[in-house]
Amino acid sequence: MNPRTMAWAAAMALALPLAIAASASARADRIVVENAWSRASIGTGRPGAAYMEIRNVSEEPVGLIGLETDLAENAQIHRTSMSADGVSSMASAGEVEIAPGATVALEPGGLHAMLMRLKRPMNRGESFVLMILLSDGDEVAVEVPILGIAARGPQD
Ligand SMILES: [Cu+2]
Repeated sequence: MNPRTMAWAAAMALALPLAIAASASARADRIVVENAWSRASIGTGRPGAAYMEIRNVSEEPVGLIGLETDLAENAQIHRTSMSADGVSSMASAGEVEIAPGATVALEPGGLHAMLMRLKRPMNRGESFVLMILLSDGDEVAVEVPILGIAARGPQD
């Protein structure tokens, strides 16, 4: 590393926390997440899932490109679909675009947040933080309450 590069790196190290703080306030404006919920798990042997409504309150399309949480090794947006012969399967949904003003629902039987390889059990009454990654590089933190194992919606 030459001295010039080192000076630049030092300047970036100082600038970075400010940049993160600045984008944190912009983030909050673009999407609004409501009615987040998930179900308790039995241990960590099976994946968990989380559900919520994500509304784009900006004037531009917003792309959801991924998820992160310290609860699971791998979190993805999945889509459940039904084949012609009635077999249900699910796969990564890829980028999910939300039009300005539109709401995308993550709900049982449709799009959902899949939490694979849980690092700890999902205990009723607790909550976890799910980061929603947006296509423009922003991310939004959502606190997801863990409901009972038989919950069917955010009110249960
Ligand atoms: Cu899934």
